[in-house]
Amino acid sequence: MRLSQYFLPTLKETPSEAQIASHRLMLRAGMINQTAGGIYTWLPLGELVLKRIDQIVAEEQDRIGCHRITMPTIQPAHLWQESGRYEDYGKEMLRIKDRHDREMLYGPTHEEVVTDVVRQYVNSYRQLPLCLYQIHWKFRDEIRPRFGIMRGREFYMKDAYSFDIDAASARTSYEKMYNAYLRTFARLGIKAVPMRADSGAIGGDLSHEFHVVADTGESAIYYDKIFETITEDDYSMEKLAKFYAVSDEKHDPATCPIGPDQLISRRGIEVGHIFYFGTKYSRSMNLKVTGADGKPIYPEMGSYGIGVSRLVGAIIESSHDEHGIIWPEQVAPFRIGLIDAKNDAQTQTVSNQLHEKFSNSGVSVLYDDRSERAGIKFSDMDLIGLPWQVIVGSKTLTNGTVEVKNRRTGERQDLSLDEVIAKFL
Ligand code: P5A
Repeated sequence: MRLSQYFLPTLKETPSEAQIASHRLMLRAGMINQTAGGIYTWLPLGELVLKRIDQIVAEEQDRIGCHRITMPTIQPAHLWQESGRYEDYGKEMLRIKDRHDREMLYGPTHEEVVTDVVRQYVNSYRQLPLCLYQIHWKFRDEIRPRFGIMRGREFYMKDAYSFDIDAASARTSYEKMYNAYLRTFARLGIKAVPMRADSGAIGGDLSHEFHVVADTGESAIYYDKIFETITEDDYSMEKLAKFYAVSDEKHDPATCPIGPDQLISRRGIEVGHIFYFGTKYSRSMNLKVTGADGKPIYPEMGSYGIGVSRLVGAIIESSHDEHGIIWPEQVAPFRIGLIDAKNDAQTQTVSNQLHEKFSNSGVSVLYDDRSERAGIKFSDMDLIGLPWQVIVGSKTLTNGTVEVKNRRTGERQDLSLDEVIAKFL
């Protein structure tokens, strides 16, 4: 992609309304634009990152046998009247009326819709277990939207729903999802600590939140020191769930089972939340299947959320420096930032060649071909945080090499054209 033809409206000034690094950097890097309070337009660079995260999250859901669907953002109120949540949900629910004066709402979550779908098709224990998920926009009229997309009113969520024949099988589904979350976050290049949680408005009796540790996190989190030493090989619910880790109100120093020198207290960003709530919705909405013995059963359900748009912010909070964002390779909008630092005929020819070679070989590259000063190109490239920079400049003219810079470590390497192509192909 040629930057001269791209839509990358970077900002030089730090926007005054942005209080945390991720919000500032997303605005400055031209990733998002605020349309209204807590409501954003995702610009091309932001959109690329959102879709990369979407894909990784989806792959890990598919891997555990969940099936992707897309439910409507607008829902009829009667489904929520059936489940009994229509009144309870309060002002966070955006309520609207259609032209026939029918009560509708913009979905803050989809337990009711998915239960309504499943009850129309599933009527035998043989069709279970079943797990359906979507990655889609939600609306919650948050009283205090803040930190950009971190706490938005409209936001992008992965929400999965499991249906099982009994409690034991439902727990297995829950555990599979818990482990899929650990894998997902590891693939995204972040460490998220699973914590025991209350199930709040969703209801139920087993729940975990997944928090990325960050000073700017909205929740206070408390966890056993042991989490800092656990390696990815040991990542499973079986290993982790027995250690102390809770957020906010769940922590009580008086009853905390571990000593103060073993306890770590930090701030966390909640990037995922999973719930096992049994038959709450299947019962209220009359989803019944026939069991092996011919008797009717209300399936046991769970729901599992990941804040996909929030993750963009959380990844930036845990991976940036004073110059800008540092994308983990897996979610980077482009892998390479190619910079023509001289804008003369020869560097242009070499840059064009590299751009073509990378593009034709499926290596994603953003080529800064603008007629700007080198300094501006370098600082813009650092700001948008692509993992690698390939700089075509005076060294290219004198000894035919290009400079390759690793954005994370700052390490620089001089490579011949053949070497740089081999490195990234
Ligand atoms: C689980 C899936 C639920 O809604 N129903 C379907 C359950 N859980 S939750 O905890 O309320 O939300 C899941 C995740 O969504 C993110 N999130 C938000 N992200 C940005 N802005 C918001 N206002 C917002 N609210 C929730 C969080 O990551 C949360 O863990």
